[in-house]
Amino acid sequence: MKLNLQDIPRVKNITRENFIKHYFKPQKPVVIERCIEDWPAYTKWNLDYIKQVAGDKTVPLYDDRPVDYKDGFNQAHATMKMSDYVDLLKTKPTKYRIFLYNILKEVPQLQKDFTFPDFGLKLMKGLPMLFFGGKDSHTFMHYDIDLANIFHFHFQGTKQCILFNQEQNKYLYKIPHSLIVREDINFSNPDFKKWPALQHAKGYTTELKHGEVLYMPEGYWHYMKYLTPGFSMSLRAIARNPKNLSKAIYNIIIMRHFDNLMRKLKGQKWIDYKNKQAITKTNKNFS
Ligand SMILES: O=C(O)CCC(=O)C(=O)O
Repeated sequence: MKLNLQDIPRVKNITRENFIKHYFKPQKPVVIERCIEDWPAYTKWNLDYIKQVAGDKTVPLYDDRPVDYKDGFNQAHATMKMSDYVDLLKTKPTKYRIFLYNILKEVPQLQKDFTFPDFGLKLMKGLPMLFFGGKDSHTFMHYDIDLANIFHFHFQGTKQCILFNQEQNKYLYKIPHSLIVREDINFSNPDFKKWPALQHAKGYTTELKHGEVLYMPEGYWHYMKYLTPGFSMSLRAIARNPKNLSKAIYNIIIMRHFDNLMRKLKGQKWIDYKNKQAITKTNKNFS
C-alpha cells in the first residue's frame, strides 16, 4: 500500500494573473519549471560555488534525531565549516542538513544572483533562506511557524517533496504544541499497520530538479527527501487567510515559548506525553 498522493501540477512558466487565479486563490501547489533561467544563480549555483563564496562560514547542522527536551525549539545539533560540509556532501551520504540559513545576512554577495519574482504576492525581502542536504537525508514532515506562502527553488540534483494541506491534520499523527508529526513515520515508505490513519490522508508529491520552483500554499505540511546532495532557497509571502495569520501569530508569540517552558519544567516527560497524545488524538478520530 502507498500514500494517496497526486502529482503536483507542472507549468513551464506562468503569468502573475494565472498564478493568482489557478494556484494562490484555490491554495493549490504547483511546480514552475523554467521561471529562473534568467537568474545568474541558474548557471552559477552549485555546491562548488557555495564552497567558494561561503566556505569559511560556520554553519548550523541538523540530523534526524528525535526531539530532545534539552534542545531549544529548532536548536542545531552540530556545526561545521561550510567548506567541510560541502566536501562531506560530495563524498558520502550524510544525515546532516542545513535548515533555515539566512543568506542575506551571512553571504550578501549571493543576493546578486537572483531577483524576487513577481507572482502577484509581496515576498518578504529579508527572509530568503537556504536549505542543504546530503543524499537520502530528509526533513521531518512539518509546516512553517508563520504558515506563509512558500516558493521553494531547487539547485543541483533532485529532491522528493510530499505535501499535505491543513485539512489532513487529523490523519497525520500531529504532535501537539509543535509544527511536526511523529518523527518515526517514514513518509517515503510508511508502515500502515503502525500508522493506519495515514491511509486516509490525501496529499501531493513531486521530484524537484535544478532550476524548478515549488509553490507551497499557506500552512502546507512538507516532507523533503534529498535524493541526491543539493540545496534550495525559499522565498515567502505572509499568510493572507485570517485564520492562518492568527495561527501564525499564536505559534510565534505563544506556542513555541510555552513548549520551551514545558521542556524546561517537565523535561523528557513532556516530549513523551506529546508523542503519546499524537497517537491518542489521531486514533480518537477513527473510533
Ligand atoms: O528542503 C528542506 O531541507 C526544508 C525546506 C523547508 O522546510 C522550507 O522551505 O520551509
